[in-house]
Order: sequence, then C-alpha cells, then structure tokens
Amino acid sequence: MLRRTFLMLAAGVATLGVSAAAVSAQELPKLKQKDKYKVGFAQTESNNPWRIAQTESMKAEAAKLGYQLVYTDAAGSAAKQVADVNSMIAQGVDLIFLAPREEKPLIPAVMAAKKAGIPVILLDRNVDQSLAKAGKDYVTFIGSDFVEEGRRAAEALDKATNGTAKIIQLEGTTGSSPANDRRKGFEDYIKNKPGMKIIASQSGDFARDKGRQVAETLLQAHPDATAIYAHNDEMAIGAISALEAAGKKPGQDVQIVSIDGTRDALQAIIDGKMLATVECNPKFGPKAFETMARYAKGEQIEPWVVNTDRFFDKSNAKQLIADAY
Ligand code: GYE
Repeated sequence: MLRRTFLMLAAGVATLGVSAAAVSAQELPKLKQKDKYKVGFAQTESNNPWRIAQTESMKAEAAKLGYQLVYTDAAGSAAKQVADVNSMIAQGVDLIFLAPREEKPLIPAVMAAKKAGIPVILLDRNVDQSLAKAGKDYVTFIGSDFVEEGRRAAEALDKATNGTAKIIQLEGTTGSSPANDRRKGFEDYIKNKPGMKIIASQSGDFARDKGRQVAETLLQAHPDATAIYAHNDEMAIGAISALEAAGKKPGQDVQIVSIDGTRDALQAIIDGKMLATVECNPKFGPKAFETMARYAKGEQIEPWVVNTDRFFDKSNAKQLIADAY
C-alpha cells in the first residue's frame, strides 16, 4: 500500500476509534533479516514415524543454522495446539512454523500470531481457505498435493485390479486437509470407473492402532471387500494386522494402497502384503528454513510451496528402503 494511502486510511479509522496499529495488523507481518532467530515449531502429535521424521528434520536444520527452536507437541489435540501457538507468541518468537492438525480449529492460532506481528508458515497441512489466506494471514503453505496423492493411489489400484474393486477407505484425521484432499483425489478418480466402489469409509485418525480397529470392524461388516485404501501408511499397516487376524491374505485376498512411504510400508510391499504407497516426504527442514530466509529478504513468496512426491511399489521398494524413515 502506498504510504500516503495508508496514512489517509489510518487517519480515517482513527476518527472511528480504531488505532493505526489495528490497520497495519491487517497486513502480513514482516520478518527482519538477522543472523540468528528464535523460531517456533508447533507439531500436531508424535505417534507415527512420519511425524518423528518431520520433527527430526526441523530440529536438525535449526541446529545447523544455530537458531533456537521452540518446539511443542499438541499430542493430538487441536485445542492444545492453539494454546501452544499462544505460548510461542508470549515467548516472542520471530516466526512460527505450524502444522495445523485440522483445517478450521487452528484458524484462531494463525490470526493471533498475525495480530501479534509474528509471521506464520504452514507446514505439511493447510487451513480452511475460506477463513485464512496465504500472503494475507500467513506467509505460505509448504506441502504436497494431497488431491494428486489420492488420485495416484486410485490409479495404482485401478491398474492392479483391472478396474474392479470393492474398497474400504480408512480416512485420516477428520477435518484435516490431507484427509479431505486425499479422499477427494481418490473419489474423483473412481467416479469414472464403474467397477470401483467404496463400500465403507471411516476415520482411523492417521494412527496405526485406530486403523487396525476400524479395519477390523469394517471387514466384519463387509467381508466381500477386495481392497483397502488408507490415507496413510500407519493405518495401512494396522489394516494388514486386521486382515491377518481375520484369516485373510493381505496383497492377495485384499489389495492395499496408501500414502507416505514409511519403512514399514516399503517392507510390506517387499513382502507382497501391500500394492503401493504414494510418497509424502516428511523432511521439511531445509525447505522450511530456506523459505523463511527468502521471506526475510523481502522476496514475494508463492502461496503454495509444493513438495513433489515419488511413488513406491514392487519395482523400486527394495532399492529405496535403505533411505526410508
Ligand atoms: O500423511 C500422516 C501424518 O499431514 C501430510 O499426517 C501429513 C500426514 C501424513 O500424520 O502420516
């Protein structure tokens, strides 16, 4: 905004009883260029290898740069994550990396940081786009194309089954952007495939044991299922246990596709128990801090810094498992 326009605007609202500071709070907070920063990282939970790999990557990069990292773990609670962000604001961090557990409940945290003049970079999950926007309320979203991940999982299943599958879908955390988008990508693809049907769909909260329990119940109700699509590898591994407990052969009686690319999933592919997994790379550290540096320099940051994903199946799982997390 032109300085003159800003001053005019500020004067205008001052007469309405709103301070000039409130006007400038409408703008995205800036980040000063400094040698060392104190940076927050608000993690959602630590109950799976993906989260642990992500946290390690963030901690390693902060240590490499000599930055102080204020790390919090919301232990699976959006309410705690909001409180965690508020505590980072109180501690005066320079910037907050936030992995919003769910799309809507974390909006107040994004807005509180903005109001306090602290820039936020969203990591790995997004917020509701009708309530907050990149370049206005937060700097950018760094992460994968979840719709595309879901589409690729559906395509892999289509190819392996010749377009015939009765599918149980294990959804991720309800209200989270990867669960919403991975469902959309998959369901949009199978709309044009008359032989592919989702016969049951329920959340397993992205967790292995919850995935196992939900798969167990759904398999009892739908013994005719021929495929399982899990929104992440942890739930897919849980589903393998459920299938085996029910006396079925995963990979033969029931085909399994999922997303992430964990070591356990690659091993399941090698063992013939899983068909494929679409990669979702958790190693955000270098890209997160590089984006932060670009922002401090005054660069215009694109609203979405896209991570590109590989694909793992029996053609490459053996070669790539050594690097898996
Ligand atoms: O797939 C899952 C994790 O937000 C992209 O969250 C991430 C997902 C990831 O718990 O394993």
